Amino acid sequence: MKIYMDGKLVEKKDAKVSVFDHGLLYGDGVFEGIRAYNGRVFLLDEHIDRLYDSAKAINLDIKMTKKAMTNAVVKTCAANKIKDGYIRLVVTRGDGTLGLNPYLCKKPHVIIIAAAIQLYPPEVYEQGLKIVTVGTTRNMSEALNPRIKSLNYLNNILAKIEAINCGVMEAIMLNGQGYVAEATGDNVFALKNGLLITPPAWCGALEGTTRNKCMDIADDMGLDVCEDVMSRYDLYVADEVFLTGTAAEIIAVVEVDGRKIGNGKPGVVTRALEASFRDFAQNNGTPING
Ligand code: PXG
Repeated sequence: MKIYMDGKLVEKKDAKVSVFDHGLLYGDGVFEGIRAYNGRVFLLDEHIDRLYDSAKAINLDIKMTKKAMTNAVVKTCAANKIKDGYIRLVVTRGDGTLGLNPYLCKKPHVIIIAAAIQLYPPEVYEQGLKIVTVGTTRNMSEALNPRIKSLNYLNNILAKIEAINCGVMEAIMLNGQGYVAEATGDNVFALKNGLLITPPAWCGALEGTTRNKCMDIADDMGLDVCEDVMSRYDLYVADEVFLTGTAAEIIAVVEVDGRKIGNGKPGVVTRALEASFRDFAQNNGTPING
């Protein structure tokens, strides 16, 4: 496996970072998780834009143009003969001192890994997910804005631990006001009386690339779609609930906090969206070879 590190493709065994990298010491950096389908990188411009916005928000100058970053992602996929896979793009603050001062880090490190994807098992897509809401609230926007896809995922990991300790695979995180924000690595949607709702970013959600594409697809299908504040009640009484994310794509939720959603089976609208999304993903993206 070839890993892109600061402009070069190196063997996996040589792809190493310093123990003084502020990404390791403080979670000081940003990242993206991207998919490749059928020889194309999916929603690459959207991921690159979000990466640069995240970097800007933490005052990190990537010192590489978006065009060069786009080419680096494609080149890494080509070097690893990826047709379908998962790409992890990481930008750390770089090597610094043991102190916090990020300005002592001379140069950010840019790392791109293109590998196979680990998916939920097929039966989870067939049956749908059971999830819980957890006590770990989503980071307060004024403390660490959830719109920043930073390397500091402890907030999400603490929520994931609560979910796994409850015997389920995913958690819904609420914001400080008790409103629904998102899942630990996915956005959340609820369908009620034909209206598809997802929380706005200001409620504590990352503006997911899959979320945005799903809203476009739903709109094209003639569904009414909107961003709105949601409480746990809105999830419990929804006709359908699903999660969206780069890794999960669109996955049905059939139970929230022990409340069966709809008839307890993945809903018809969720199924239709899943199929349209997969079709779109198979046929769109930035070509890896030429
Ligand atoms: N919310 C959060 C907190 C995320 O980390 C999403 C929503 C969905 O965004 P996209 O653009 O992917 O539709 C994410 C995505 C993984 C993994 O390997 C995924 C994410 C982060 C870390 C790991 O499953 N993020």
